[in-house]
Amino acid sequence: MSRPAPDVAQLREIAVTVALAAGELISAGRPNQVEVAATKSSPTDVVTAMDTASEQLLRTELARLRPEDAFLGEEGGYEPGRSGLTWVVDPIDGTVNYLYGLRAYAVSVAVVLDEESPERPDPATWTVLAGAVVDPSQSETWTAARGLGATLTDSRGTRRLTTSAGPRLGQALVATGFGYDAGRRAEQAAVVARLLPRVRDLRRVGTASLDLCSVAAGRVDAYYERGLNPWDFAAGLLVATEAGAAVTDFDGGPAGSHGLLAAGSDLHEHLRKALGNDEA
Ligand code: LIP
Repeated sequence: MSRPAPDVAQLREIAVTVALAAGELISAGRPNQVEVAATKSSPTDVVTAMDTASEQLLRTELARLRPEDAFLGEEGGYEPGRSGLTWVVDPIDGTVNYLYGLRAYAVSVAVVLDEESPERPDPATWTVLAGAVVDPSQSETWTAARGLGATLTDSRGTRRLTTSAGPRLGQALVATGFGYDAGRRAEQAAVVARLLPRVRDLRRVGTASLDLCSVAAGRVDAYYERGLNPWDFAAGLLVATEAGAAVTDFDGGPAGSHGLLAAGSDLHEHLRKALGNDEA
């Protein structure tokens, strides 16, 4: 028996509600001196007590509001469900910024459907249905629902987001990011050395979800990064695509940990070629 179509507007409201609650927790609850509670993939890949507390709040609230759904969180991993839907959350995206007291960090909450690998939602086969990215230090809330567009809510109200096709490569302001592994950073530095002379400038904000939302709002013309985890980009990817940006890997396929490039349609093609070494 086929499942009823998910109500993406209702899922978006749930994403916003729980992300705002976690945003309030991590901003109001940020200690003056944030301690490193543990490290993960490398000595610079850190977890704080607030990452864990934020994820626990999200897990509890989503289990209460959507008891049939599965959950995939950066800190606590996967919890199965029965509905076929999975919430993919990053309790604090930009943890290093949060640790240092820099203002670019966010809570990212998305819900995905992956009929091909329901047990382990895969960006290559998943459909992001709805999402929210909450930036507590800027009091900004970014939302999107599949087919219903993307919005930004701040102190001035709520506005719909639409991206342009983008400037030519030489005029493009491009955001990017670097991994926690030194070897990967060396590779990424080589790409930056090749790309920097060919664009307006680069920006390194440190928070993939906010970088993707910045593409949606035209605060940067493009964003690319290799090595992201699904929870870093799930919600931001839908905000960018619902605003009209193209978001793929460096070969034009589904975006994923192997590569993510977001930009207006024209710029996307030029940047993809540059990143894809097509002209090397
Ligand atoms: C971060 C990403 C960022 C990337 C960092 C890290 P985290 O996620 O948002 O784009 O450059 O290496 O992966 O670890 O703060 O959730």
